[in-house]
Amino acid sequence: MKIIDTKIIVCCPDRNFVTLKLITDEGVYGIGDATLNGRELAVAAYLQDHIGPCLLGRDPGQIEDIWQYLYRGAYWRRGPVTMTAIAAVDTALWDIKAKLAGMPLYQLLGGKSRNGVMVYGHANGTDIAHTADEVAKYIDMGYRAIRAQCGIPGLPSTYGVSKDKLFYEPADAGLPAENLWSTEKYLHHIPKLFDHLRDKFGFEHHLLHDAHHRLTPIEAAQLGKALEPYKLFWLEDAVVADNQAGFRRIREHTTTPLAVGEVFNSIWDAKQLIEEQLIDYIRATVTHAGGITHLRRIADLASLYHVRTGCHGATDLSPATMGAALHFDLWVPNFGIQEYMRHTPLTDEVFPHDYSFADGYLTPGDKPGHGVDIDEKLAAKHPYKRAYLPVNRLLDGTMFNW
Ligand code: GCO
Ligand code: MG
Repeated sequence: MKIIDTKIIVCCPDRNFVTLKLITDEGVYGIGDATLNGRELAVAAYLQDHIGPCLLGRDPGQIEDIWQYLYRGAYWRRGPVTMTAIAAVDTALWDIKAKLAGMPLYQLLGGKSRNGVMVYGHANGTDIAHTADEVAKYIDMGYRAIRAQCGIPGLPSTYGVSKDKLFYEPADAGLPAENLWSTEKYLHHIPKLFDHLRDKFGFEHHLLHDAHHRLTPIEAAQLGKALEPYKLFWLEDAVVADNQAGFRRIREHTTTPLAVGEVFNSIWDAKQLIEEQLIDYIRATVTHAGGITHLRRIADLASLYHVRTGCHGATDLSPATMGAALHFDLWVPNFGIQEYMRHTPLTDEVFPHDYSFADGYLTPGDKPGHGVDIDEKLAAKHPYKRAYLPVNRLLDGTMFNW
């Protein structure tokens, strides 16, 4: 069996997605997500111009060899563009292998370790009362775990607070929007949010929070400590993790569980964090961390150090990533939680899939492969539109982390 065609499909069914379709001479094909939010076309070109020609004629069964060929063979290792492109190829190859085996992907990985995948949704509000209303809606929908974000008094806009509630989309058309940030105001306000939520809803549901890389280690330590009474499931991306040792400082001061890694693209980004047990959850997911093949390696390392998985699952991860991640989640022994931001009905239509939500759990279907396809005709009606994530500045104009 041979790979005879590599199609790169760029579309915008309410947001941009890059999808790879690998086609074999026997007609079986595989689908992989290659979306890198705000930098989509760089991955599309990497696949089209540099990877595609090297795949033609190869045996799609050699998943490991192809992964090593693309990673080691390029000489230039790691990086989000490269690893997202490799991930798309890897996901499509696992899809093909599972289709050929006539099995849902989780069976090839080692079978089910659980009945369903606990997911968390996003409750965002302009103020505390509004966020509480949104939390109530997620509880009504059956969620067991909810991430809560809230507008900060004195700041015109805040990360995680959306215009559209159920379909929160941070990327905007045009050039990057500019937001303003004050760490002092944020640190003062967030404990009040969780105090209110626990007071109103009790402790039955898991609550999570994302600081989106905006604190220093000592500030994160202060926040983690202040949030201890509210028993968060996790505090996410408290600090930029370029310097992994920075997390030691947070750990010295707080027992609030820590999650990080949605921007990581390889095991090397997380090695020290995992080996020193500086985190509790690793957020890497299929598409930005080198596919099923590499994510499995990260999870296996994490399992030695009591670190559990918490795959990124925002709207910029296409249903093809969500589908593949759910098979991975159903198998992975050290599973923690899966993020689930719902896609719009149009996105769901462009990517027909068989996963389903009930009682706070997502479950992949039993179709052979990862269960997600692309409707190319419908995709063609929604061409790429330039869109960026916002940027963030301090009140005095200094460029800051988004
Ligand atoms: C999350 C994230 C997202 C990202 C987005 C960037 O925890 O879901 O922080 O909101 O910002 O996926 O592409
Ligand atoms: Mg995040």
